[in-house]
Parts: sequence; C-alpha cells; structure tokens
Amino acid sequence: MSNLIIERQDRRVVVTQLPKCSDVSSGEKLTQCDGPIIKYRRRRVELIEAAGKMQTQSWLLYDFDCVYNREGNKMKAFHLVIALLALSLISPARLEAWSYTSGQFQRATLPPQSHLLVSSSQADLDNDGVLEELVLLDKRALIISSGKTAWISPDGWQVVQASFTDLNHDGRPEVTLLVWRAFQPWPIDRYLPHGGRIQDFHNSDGMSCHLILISWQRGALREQWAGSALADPLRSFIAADLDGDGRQELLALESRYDDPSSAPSRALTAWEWNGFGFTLLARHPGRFLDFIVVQQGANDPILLLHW
Ligand SMILES: [Ca+2]
Ligand SMILES: [Ca+2]
Repeated sequence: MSNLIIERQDRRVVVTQLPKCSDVSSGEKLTQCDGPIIKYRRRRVELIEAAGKMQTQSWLLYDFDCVYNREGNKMKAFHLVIALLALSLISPARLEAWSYTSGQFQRATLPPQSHLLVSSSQADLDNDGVLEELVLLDKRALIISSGKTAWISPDGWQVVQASFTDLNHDGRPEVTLLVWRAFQPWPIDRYLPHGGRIQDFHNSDGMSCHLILISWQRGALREQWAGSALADPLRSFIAADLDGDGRQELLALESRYDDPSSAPSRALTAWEWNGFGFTLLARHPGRFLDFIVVQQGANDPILLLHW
C-alpha cells in the first residue's frame, strides 16, 4: 500500500516537472546506483559525436531526452526516436525537413533547439482527476485506469498504433487507434449489383485499415467514431497542431494495400476533423520510412521525414 502511495506521489512529480537536459557534463553528482543514467549519457555523447561525422544527420544533435508538448509539459521520450537514430547510424539516412504551410507541404529548414513532439502516454479520459494509461500489446490496445483494464480492443482487431489525442476538437482527450480488421462493405453496398464504393479497400487477405476513436461516452469507454475502410492504408500517424490554431491535425504516412510491411510509404498526408470524419488537407508523394515532428518555441511544427 505504501509503495502505491509513493508511486502516485512520484507520478504527480513526473507529470508536472520540466526535465533538465541529461548530459555527461551537466555537473550533476551521480552515485554508483545511477549506473544506467551514466551509461545512457555516455551513449548519448557517442551518438552526438557520430552524428557530427555524418553530413546528413544534423538532427541527431537535438536533445531527444528533453521532450515537451506545446504547453511546455514534460512528455515521454519515444523509442521511435532511438529507433530512428539507430536506423540512421546503420545506413546513410536521408532526412528531409518539411512544414505544412498555406495548405500544402513545403520544404523547410530545421530550426536549432527544436523539441520533439510526442503524444502523452497518459490522459484523463473520464475527467475524474485520475490519469488513464495506454498500452499496446500484441496488437491489442488496453486502456488502464487505476491499475485495472478499463477497455480492451475487441477480438479481430489488429491495433498497430494507439495515441491519446484530441483530433475531434471536443476539448476532451480520446484514444486514436490505427486498426486492421476484416473488411466489411457498407450495408447498402451489399445489395448493389456491381459492388460497393469501397469494395477494393482491403488487402488480399480481406483486411482493411481504419481509424477509430475511443472516448468516455455515457459512463463508459466506447467507440466514439469508427472510420470506414480507408482507400489507402496508413502506416503510422502523429497528431499535431500544424497551423497554430490550437487544434490538432492528423499527419499520416500512407501506403497501399498489399505493399509489404517493410516497404516505404507512398505519401505523407495531413487530415483535419470535419465534424463527421477526416478531410484530406494535403498529400505529398514520397517513399518515406518514418517520421517525427519537432517544434521550436511557438513556431509551427517541422516534420522530419526519413526515407
Ligand atoms: Ca476529443
Ligand atoms: Ca490546427
């Protein structure tokens, strides 16, 4: 019980504290039991030095352990960044900086001192003051509340990504899921003589890709919105306020049904909530492997695309 109390106290500190940059030369006095921190900081210096030897990896110089959201709150660093770092060290990575400006994607320069934008790993979905957590395990999404499973994705769903967002702009957090499930035509299309309008929106295994929003509705966590099968499946997404209006847009890498999972994407896309679903704002063709979003101060975000 006392451990639980301490854990809850620590959580408050972790959520509200702004992190300091972690560095070998920070002057902080560490003891023997801080071995993992020392090891991490040494590895960080090695990566930065390695980055300095490469022409295209200037973004590796960024402090990927100092992560904030737009309001300046501490967020959790993602393994994705480390994965990108590792990938860029293996092969000569090609990285491009892009912004979303005047309704389209445009090449941009990477501002110094940017911070990585990542979604929080916790959010108060039911507004009771206790933070819910999101777990993705073996393509199942679980929402954990007060140590108990409050919601689990149904059998038959393959959840490939889950994030806390407010993509539907109702001022309350929801969970956005990127899901593969067995294709189902629209009910009316079952009776059409020449097939339905979405009949080709699935892979050869009959699986289609969907965006689904889960939120607190009528006293329980429920599907708030489930999109029809996407015309082209999404590889990954990031929710970020691209244009500084305080509302999140959806950035996503788009591929094609039956592209191998290791194949690069076909396009970078931006979408915005229209009250009933998502409207495409921009699409830029490109064989991208992955992407992250960084931001300098209150400037609009910059997308770093790895291809
Ligand atoms: Ca919301
Ligand atoms: Ca916006």
